Amino acid sequence: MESQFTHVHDTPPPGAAADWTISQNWDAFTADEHAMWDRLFARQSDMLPGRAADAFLRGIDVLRLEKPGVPDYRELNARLTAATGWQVVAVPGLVPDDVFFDHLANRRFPAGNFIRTPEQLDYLEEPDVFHDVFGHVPMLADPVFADYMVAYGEGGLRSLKFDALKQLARLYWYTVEFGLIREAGGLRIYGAGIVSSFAESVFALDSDSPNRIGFDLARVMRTDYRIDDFQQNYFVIDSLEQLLDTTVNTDFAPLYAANAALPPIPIADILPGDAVITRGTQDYALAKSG
Ligand code: HBI
Ligand code: FE
Repeated sequence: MESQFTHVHDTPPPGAAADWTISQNWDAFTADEHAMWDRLFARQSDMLPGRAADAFLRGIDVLRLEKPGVPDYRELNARLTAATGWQVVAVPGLVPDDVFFDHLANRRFPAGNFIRTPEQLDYLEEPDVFHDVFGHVPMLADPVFADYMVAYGEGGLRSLKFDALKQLARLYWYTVEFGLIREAGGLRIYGAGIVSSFAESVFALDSDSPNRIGFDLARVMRTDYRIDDFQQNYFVIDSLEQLLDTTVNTDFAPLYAANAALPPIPIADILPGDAVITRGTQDYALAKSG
């Protein structure tokens, strides 16, 4: 099965259940690990007013995430389930795609039970509790986004039968991980990969380098992305309702087939039909490639 992750195993590690869940083992977090959460939380929450989407900021509030220390999933789930019926389940790291989709389709968000070390402050390969809980879980307290994630999980399970995982993974990438939303005050971040990253939270909104393009489902599902650095494109939705409605009202089977007959769209290309919000200079990416 094609995946951006090459190091995912096929069977759960010893001690994990058949669905790959494990205990969060919250009592085992050390004082240093709780302090790491607090440090990351303070750094991100300082810059989020005026940058993060309304729904994200509401989620932080509803879930009482400002409480110090690594969140205890038992406590977090009491609030999250009351809000949208979702719960967080602990997993040891990346899980296989079918397992991941099955959790989402059943309103369970798989989240790491470990936290990065000081050496991994700004970059780590597998999603830890800070990325997963700070980045993803606030949006899951929003009823519309919560339904989008269920639809995504159900679509993901179906995509495996169409051999269309790559197209659906691009949708996840450009919405759930790196999505921007247009609000009354301007563009805001709702993607977990941005909102949990200090540097990309600034880059995604302030840099002249990346393209910012109005969200188009078929287009996004053909667009290549990078996993090693800041994105060269961000796709902008007008509302969470737009995202949910487009996803549930689209028949994906013909779309997969039509897209499969077309080449992927190179990472920073702008097409004639694009609703361009910002045409990027790509200076950042060009400087990096030498
Ligand atoms: N596993 N823990 C975890 N977290 C993810 O975000 C994740 C995963 N396994 C597969 C996967 N994502 C991909 O299938 C999606 O990005 C499409
Ligand atoms: Fe993520």
